[in-house]
Amino acid sequence: MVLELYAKAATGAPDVLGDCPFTQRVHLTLEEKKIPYELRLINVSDKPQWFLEANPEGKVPVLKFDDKFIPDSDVITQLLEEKYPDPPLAPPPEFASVGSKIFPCFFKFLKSKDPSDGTEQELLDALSALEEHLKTHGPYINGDKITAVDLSLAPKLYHLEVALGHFKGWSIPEHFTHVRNYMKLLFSRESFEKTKAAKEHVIAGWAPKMLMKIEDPKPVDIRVPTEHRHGVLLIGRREEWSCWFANI
Ligand SMILES: N[C@@H](CCC(=O)N[C@@H](CS)C(=O)NCC(=O)O)C(=O)O
Repeated sequence: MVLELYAKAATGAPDVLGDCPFTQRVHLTLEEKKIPYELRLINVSDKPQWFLEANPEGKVPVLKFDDKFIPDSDVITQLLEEKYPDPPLAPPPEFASVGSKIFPCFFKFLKSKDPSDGTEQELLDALSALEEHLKTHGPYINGDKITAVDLSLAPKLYHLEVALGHFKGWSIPEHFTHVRNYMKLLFSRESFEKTKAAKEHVIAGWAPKMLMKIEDPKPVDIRVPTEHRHGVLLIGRREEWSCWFANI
C-alpha cells in the first residue's frame, strides 16, 4: 500500500505544488520518516466532487491510508508517528507547543493596517519566546534532533518570512540570532527544499487574504490569476488590485 498525500495545488497553477503550511508539515513528516507516498494535487478553488464526498470539510492536507481519507495535519502526523515510529519525531510534551503563538501573531500583523495597534509587538514577543527557548535548548526545539514541532513550525516561519517581506518589507530583526539560525537550519534541509512552495505561490496564496477589508471580513471574489505585475500573479478584480498595491 502506497500512501497518497492530497496537497494544495498552487493558486492559478493546478500542476504545481502549492503553499499550504499544514500540507507541507505532513509532506515533511513523510520525507523525514522516508515513508513512500504519492503526491496528488487538489485545486482548492475548484475541488473535484469525489474529493468533497471523501472529505466533506474540503480542506487539505488529506492522507489516503488503508483506503480511508484522513484530513487534518494534527491527526495525520499523529497517525504517521504511531504507524511509522522510526525515526521517532514526537517531542517531549513540555516542548509540544513551543512557537505556537507565532503563526496567529504573524497573520494579525500581516493584515494590520495600523502600525500602532500592537500586532507587531505581539509577533516580536512570540519570536522572543522562541529565541529564549532556542538559546537554552537549540539548535532545534529539542536539541540536536529534529522533531514534529520543528516540522510544524518550519512552513509557518517560511510563510512569515516570505509574506511579511513582500507585503510589509519586514524581516525578523537581526538580534534574533537563534531564530534566524534555526530558520536557516530548517530551510536548508533536503526535506524542506523538496516540499516547499515557490515564493511567488506563497505570495499569491496570501494576496486574497490581504484584500479582505477589516470592516468587511468576507473574502473577496477570487478568480483565476489573470495577470503578472511586479513578478506576482494577480488574482481578483482590478479595483481590488489597486487597493492591494496601495497597501504595499
Ligand atoms: N487544521 C487544518 C487546516 C487545514 C487548512 O486550513 N487547509 C487550507 C489550505 S492551507 C485549505 O484546505 N483551504 C481550502 C478550503 O478551506 O477550502 C490542518 O491542520 O490540516
